Amino acid sequence: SSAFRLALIQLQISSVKSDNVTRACSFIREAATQGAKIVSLPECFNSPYGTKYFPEYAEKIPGESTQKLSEVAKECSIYLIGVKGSIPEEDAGKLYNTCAVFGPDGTLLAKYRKIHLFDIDVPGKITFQESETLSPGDSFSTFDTPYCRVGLGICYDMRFAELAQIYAQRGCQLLVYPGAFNLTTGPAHWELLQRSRAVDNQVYVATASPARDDKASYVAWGHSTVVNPWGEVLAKAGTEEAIVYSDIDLKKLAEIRQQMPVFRQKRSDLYAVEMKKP
Ligand SMILES: *[C@@H]1O[C@H](CO)[C@@H](O)[C@H](O)[C@H]1NC(C)=O
Ligand SMILES: CC(=O)N[C@H]1CO[C@H](CO)[C@@H](O)[C@@H]1O
Repeated sequence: SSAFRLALIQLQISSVKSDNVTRACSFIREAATQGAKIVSLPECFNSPYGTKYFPEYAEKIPGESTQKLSEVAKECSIYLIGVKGSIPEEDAGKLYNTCAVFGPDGTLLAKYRKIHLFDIDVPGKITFQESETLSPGDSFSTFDTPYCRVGLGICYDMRFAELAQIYAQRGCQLLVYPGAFNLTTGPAHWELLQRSRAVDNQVYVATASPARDDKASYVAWGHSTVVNPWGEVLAKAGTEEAIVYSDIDLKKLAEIRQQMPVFRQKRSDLYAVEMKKP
């Protein structure tokens, strides 16, 4: 089948980890009740966003939070392919910003570790160095559903056009980026980047942000969004806690690729984006 419903859960993140895993699961059940087949949680759904929080909130995968996600993926007996979100992951003494995907039978289908860490230093204004506590991943990650192939990125990864292009070359039709832009980068680039990646690669692009919490140490922009391969915004949340639904029809993608055959017209004799590692 070429059509399915996608749901993005724009969760309020609290510092009480177990509470919010439970809350995430109840939103996932609600989304499944509404017919969603692929559901995404926001970046760092089980911890506040900030390098000082990552060590305290990190878990192994499989671990406590992902166990719950695996169970809820299975429990929601509709064909729930990807229940995912991103969490700080601990492995062999290193921490990663990681997104895990569970299939409808509860198995771990894919794991993606953020490859571009967000390190900025604007003197006198803002310093935010994910690399103080996190290590970067070094591989791509896709997973297959009966509807389409999905490519994974996290937040800042969306700024790197090459990653999206590699995924498109590998046959992805939907790219999902759990993310948390701030109140400067959000209004400037959040939607622009999604629409750019969508149009460049003729794919669907979805982002899942935490809801806005003005009292948090890192204030997220919110506005979880779904964009189609023509660059149109199909659905978009406001700043509050919400589930964003979008009915995706892959026939639309095929039509656009046929009308505007940029893939076939690339000049691979002049340029190429290639993978250096599998
Ligand atoms: C958001 O992050 C950018 C750097 O990416 C920074 O320049 C800006 O000051 C930050 N804005 C807020 C409101 O923290
Ligand atoms: C910020 C926020 O909404 N946090 C919630 C996390 O989960 C607990 C338990 O459900 C809520 O009480 C908090 O409000």
